[in-house]
Amino acid sequence: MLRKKLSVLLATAMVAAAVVGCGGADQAAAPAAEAPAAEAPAEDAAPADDAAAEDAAADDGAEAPAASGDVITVGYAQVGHESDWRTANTQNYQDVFSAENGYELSLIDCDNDNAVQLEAVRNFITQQLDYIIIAPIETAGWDTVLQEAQDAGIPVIIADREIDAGADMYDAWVGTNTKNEGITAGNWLAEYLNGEEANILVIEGSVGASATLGRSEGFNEVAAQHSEWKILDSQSGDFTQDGGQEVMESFIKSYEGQFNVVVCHNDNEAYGAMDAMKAAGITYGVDGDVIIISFDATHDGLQYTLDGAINCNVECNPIQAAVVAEVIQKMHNGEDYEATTLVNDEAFVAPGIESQYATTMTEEILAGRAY
Ligand code: GYE
Repeated sequence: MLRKKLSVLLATAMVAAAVVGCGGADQAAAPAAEAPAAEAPAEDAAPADDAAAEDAAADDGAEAPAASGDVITVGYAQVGHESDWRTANTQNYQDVFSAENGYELSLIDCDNDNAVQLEAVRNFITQQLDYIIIAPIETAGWDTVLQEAQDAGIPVIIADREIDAGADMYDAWVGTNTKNEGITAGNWLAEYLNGEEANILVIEGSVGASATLGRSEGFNEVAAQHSEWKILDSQSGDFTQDGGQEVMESFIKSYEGQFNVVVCHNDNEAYGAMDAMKAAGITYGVDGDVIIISFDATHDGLQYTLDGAINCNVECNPIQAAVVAEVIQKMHNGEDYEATTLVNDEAFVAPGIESQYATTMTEEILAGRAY
């Protein structure tokens, strides 16, 4: 089977994908408009070989369920339910991979536990499901189970986050470029501060997650270019509101009066951090003493941005299931499919802020944000 290795950029509220590149696995297109300094994303995310996919496609008569009446069985090993982003992502998979659309979806909430996630994938293999989707909790530790899936001839799609395993260990990747998100956050801060000092606290996402590593790497790359910036501390809030609040409380104990920027790796952490600052009488947002940067740009996060409580919110789009379904349909039909699909992100800033890196929030933007 021939297979194109396409890179796809998707609009924010995407359903239809716009093909912007075609060629080798390393040709993933960087969302350059959003993050000028960024490198090409997910370079190693595209698989080099698709033997498992070929086997699966060859085995089932290469017909879409709509045409054949077959039900496609799909397992999704989901990270957990740590954030609003994750809830939206789960809902999106349930909507797209529905019985009505010809699928039987086994979605396992792995509760942010690596061992549970490995077991979920192994169960999918034992059940001989047609396709396996993994949103990997951590980047490490995937080789053995991916080999088992390959030996069983079950195609694997890595979604949302990235893994360390070689691209030949899985069949396709769909997700966002979190390093670019970190670069966008850094570029925006530099533009906003315009040479003023920054004493920065970072509430990171879950340890070992590619979303955490990417956002830190991107932001740190920009920070390294600013001698007037100092990162005072960086701790994991595990992508949860409680985690964000706890970390912020301990930051306040150690650094009260010393910081003017808080970077939160997702919206839920930002909610917790804001609660902790409010309780300590620290003001934040456009009219406050502390600048807040967040990631995800979910509905509530954008509400806070519109209200001026969050200064800048860098989007990460959780609506990815339609793209994954398209890849699966193509595999199923024995057609060429995209090895790497990049879901596009933008960034938003509070009213009163103008930025070359971000869109100024409005009621209309918020009204269009369903998750
Ligand atoms: O930012 C966070 C979630 O992997 C990109 O995981 C995702 C991250 C998202 O829990 O809210």
